[in-house]
This record gives sequence, C-alpha cells and structure tokens, in this order.
Amino acid sequence: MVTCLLLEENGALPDELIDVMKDDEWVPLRGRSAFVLKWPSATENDPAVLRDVTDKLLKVKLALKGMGMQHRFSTMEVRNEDRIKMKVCLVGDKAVGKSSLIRRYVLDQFGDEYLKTMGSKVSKRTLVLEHPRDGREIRVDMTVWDIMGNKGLADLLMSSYVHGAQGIIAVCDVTRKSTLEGLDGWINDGLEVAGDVPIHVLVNKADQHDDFDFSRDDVMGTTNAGSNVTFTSARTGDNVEAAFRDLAMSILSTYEEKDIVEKVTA
Ligand SMILES: Nc1nc2c(ncn2[C@@H]2O[C@H](COP(=O)(O)OP(=O)(O)OP(=O)(O)O)[C@@H](O)[C@H]2O)c(=O)[nH]1
Ligand SMILES: [Mg+2]
Repeated sequence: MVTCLLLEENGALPDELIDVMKDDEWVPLRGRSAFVLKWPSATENDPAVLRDVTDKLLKVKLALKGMGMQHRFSTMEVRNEDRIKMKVCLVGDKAVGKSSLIRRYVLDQFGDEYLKTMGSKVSKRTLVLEHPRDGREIRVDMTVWDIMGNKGLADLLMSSYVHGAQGIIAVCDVTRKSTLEGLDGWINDGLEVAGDVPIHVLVNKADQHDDFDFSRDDVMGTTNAGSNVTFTSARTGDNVEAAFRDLAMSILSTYEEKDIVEKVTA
C-alpha cells in the first residue's frame, strides 16, 4: 500500500513544505506534481505504522489547507509484484560485439569468431534485483533482443524490433571511433520507437588496451546518454553483468514511477 498526494496541474509546493515532506519520507515523483509516501504492505496492519502514516498525511493536509492550495490525495494499492518482465534491445554498428555481450551475459561464454547476426535474435535471462525503494526482492525475466548492425537493413526491422522495449543498450567498439560517431543515430531511432526509455551506452572491447581509439570524454561529448556509460569486455566479462543489471535498475525505477502517476491520475 502506498499513499499518494497529487497536486492539481497548477499547484507548486513551496520549498519549506517540500523540505518537511522529504524529512517525513515523502518521495517526489515527476518534479513537484506528485509525492508518494511509502507504506510497506508487510506493516499495513501495524497500529504504530498506521498512526505514523496518518500523522504525516495530516501534517501535509493542514499545511496545504493553511496555504489555500488545491490538491488531491489518493490512497491506493501499488502493484506489488515480485516478478516482472523486461524487454531490452541492443543496437550499434556492425561487429561492435552486441551478440558477444549477450552471449557473455546469458551463457557466460565468448568466441573469437565473428558470426554476423542476420535479422534479429531473442535471448532470455532471469535476474534478481533489490527494489530501489523498499529493498524487496524482484525477479526480472529479461528478454534481450539482438539486431544486426547493418544500419540500412536494420532500419527496416527497427520498429518491430524495438517496439515495447523498456530499455536500450547502445554499443560501440573502443577500437573504432566510427562506431561512436554512429551511436546517436541508433539511439535516436530507438527512442523514436520505444519512447522515453532509459539508454545505457556500452563501450565494448575494453580489453584491447593498446588499441583505444577514443576516451570516455569523447563518449560524453558525442552522445546524449548522460552518465550511463560503461566500458565493457565481452571477452573477459568485465562489467558485462553490472551493465545489464544497471539498466534493469534504471528500468525498474521509471516503471514504478509511471505506474503510480498513471494510477493516481486515472
Ligand atoms: N577483443 C574483443 N573482441 C570482441 C569483444 N566483443 C566482441 N568481440 C569480437 O568482435 C567480433 C564481432 O562480435 P559480434 O558480437 O558478432 O558483433 P555484433 O555487434 O553482434 O555484429 P553484427 O551482428 O554484425 O551487428 C567477433 O569477432 C568477436 O569475437 C570484446 O569485448 N573484446
Ligand atoms: Mg550480432
């Protein structure tokens, strides 16, 4: 169970109130238009927790009333599933190592041979995450979609391939700068189909220490992926597990936020 406060469209909370709410463990969603007060279901019937939540609610209600602000509260059951599905797509130029990264992540194997992907391929892996808000265990059934790096052909497949993806992994090859230059094209095409989903950039083949063709700064300057940039090696396995897990965490966070806001505004 979670209690939500949703302010009307034109509502903006004064800073003093936001400070108090943060101290009282209200978590902001979508800027300042919605705040959520978590209320773990395990403690739902605990009178002490009930009293505590009621006190916090009352405090905000009274403050808002005093300020003559319009607002709306709703209390609701937030999806408390401990098993969820995620679709993740890998994009990037030819031979950057998309299939190898997936093979490493799903099977913990690597091969030196280059078998270019024809069309696309779907793999699966289950992982367990700790929920960022309440620490409960979440089992994620991840489907990982691999697509060929031939941009001309891939364009034809993009919309069906990326449709419904909750996250995108954009891969480049640290030994070839041209693959970094192509990355924004892949990212933008992906976002066009998938909507505003988390993007993580993997700079692969980081085991080729003597052949680096660009640096982390070059990546930051070229892509709009923000801080989600990880150097990986499908060959050694370095950072591969962590990169997929980080993306899953990013997805999990956006996921719940969307869910809560949609439910409250419905
Ligand atoms: N040294 C090194 N080689 C790698 C790494 N990852 C992939 N390779 C090699 O790079 C080549 C291309 O790898 P793939 O995984 O097939 O690349 P891809 O991006 O799936 O290529 P397409 O399917 O054509 O788009 C293969 O020869 C791999 O062995 C890595 O981390 N380090
Ligand atoms: Mg491939």
